[in-house]
Amino acid sequence: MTAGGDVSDNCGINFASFALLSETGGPVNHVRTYKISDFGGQTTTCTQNVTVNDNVPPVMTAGTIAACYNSVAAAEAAALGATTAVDGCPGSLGKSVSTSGTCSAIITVTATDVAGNPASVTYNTRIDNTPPTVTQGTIAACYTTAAAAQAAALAATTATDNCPGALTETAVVAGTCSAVVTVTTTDQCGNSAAVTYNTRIDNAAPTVTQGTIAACYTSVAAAEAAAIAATTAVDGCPGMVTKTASTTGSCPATIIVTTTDQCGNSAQRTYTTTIDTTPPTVTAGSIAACYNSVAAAQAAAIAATTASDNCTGAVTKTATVAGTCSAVITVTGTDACGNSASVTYNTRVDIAGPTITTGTIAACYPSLSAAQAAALAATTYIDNCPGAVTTSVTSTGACPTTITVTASDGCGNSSSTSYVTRIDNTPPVISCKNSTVTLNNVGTYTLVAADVLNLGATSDNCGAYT
Ligand SMILES: [Ca+2]
Ligand SMILES: [Ca+2]
Ligand SMILES: [Ca+2]
Ligand SMILES: [Ca+2]
Repeated sequence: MTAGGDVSDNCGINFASFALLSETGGPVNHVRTYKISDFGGQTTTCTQNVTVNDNVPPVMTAGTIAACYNSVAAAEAAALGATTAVDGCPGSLGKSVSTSGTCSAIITVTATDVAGNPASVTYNTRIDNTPPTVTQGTIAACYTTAAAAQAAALAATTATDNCPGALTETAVVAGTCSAVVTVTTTDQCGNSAAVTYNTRIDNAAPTVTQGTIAACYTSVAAAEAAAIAATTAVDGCPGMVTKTASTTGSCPATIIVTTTDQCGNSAQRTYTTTIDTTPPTVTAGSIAACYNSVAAAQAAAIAATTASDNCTGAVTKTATVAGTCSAVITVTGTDACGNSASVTYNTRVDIAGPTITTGTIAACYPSLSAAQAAALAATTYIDNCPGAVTTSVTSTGACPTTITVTASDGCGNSSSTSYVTRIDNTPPVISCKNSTVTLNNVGTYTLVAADVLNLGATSDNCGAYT
């Protein structure tokens, strides 16, 4: 037979009827049953024991698995699933998988055919179930943007992993004034660990309200303090808002107050004032040696004093007087900011004339000069201030004559006293007349003036005569 084996029949065999009826048993040892008929329709069967001798291992095709797995089981399952194996002989293939290493793991998938021929493929992957070790650093108390806070938190965070390779760091921010930045570090297998930072994210400057300050200050410090006090500021986030001031110029001065929140966001307001730390320049002139009133002395000293100032605006001059006969007048020039400078003058302020004591002179003098000399000599005087006192004498009339003695101090104050006398240097004019007398009983007679004088022709320049 062409198919092998032997066959015989007494009536001849129909070879076309030869066929395989069944095949039983395993892939290595199985039993085949054949049939064949003769031309008379008689059929018979035979069995064949077949032993397969297979020494060709399966053909294995490696697929693709992920770069990393969190467990050996997952990695091996993936390797098994990715691997195909076919064998030239029937029968199921036995598959096994084994793993060596972790971060650089090698997974071996082995397929074995029925005859025990093995074949393998290997996969390189990573098996990492350990998250990175993350170390928290320090970030600032405040940032003006979420991006800056994230960047700082990322930079402050360090991480190491049990396996080599780059770690991925990400940061997210929740909140603003009390923000929490979460930095998550992820290894190449997706294992992650996180740390958090508390900070503030504030990009809004304080809201500033400008007040008013005075027109003038005598120091930069005082002006800046006033400008700071006049400025109020509130911020969207809690915490102190700091205020600082800077000044340019003096007459006028510009003061800028800067308010800054705890994140460095700032807003400014500008004030204009005058800062004058320099007193006026006061120059003394000359005044008289003496004045007879306080007001006159003050007015003279003020008028004699010149003043100028470094800033525009009037300089006010005032004067005070101390003392009298040796008076000191202080003239003070004050600028618009209250800075002042003074000069002094020495003079006399004398408001009292000499004190005069009137004496006594004769009732009559033969000459005016004699009478005046007598009046001067009879008069004594003393002044309240030291210094020369001058005298003068005036007269009016003759019979009688009023002689006035005036004593003047050096300040124009004077006192006077008067004397009444007679100045008579002219003898009477007399005219006698004849007279006839009659003796009385004792032999005498009496003559009165009218008996002697011709009264109509008798006179004196001073009037009365005796
Ligand atoms: Ca890891
Ligand atoms: Ca703010
Ligand atoms: Ca000044
Ligand atoms: Ca006087």
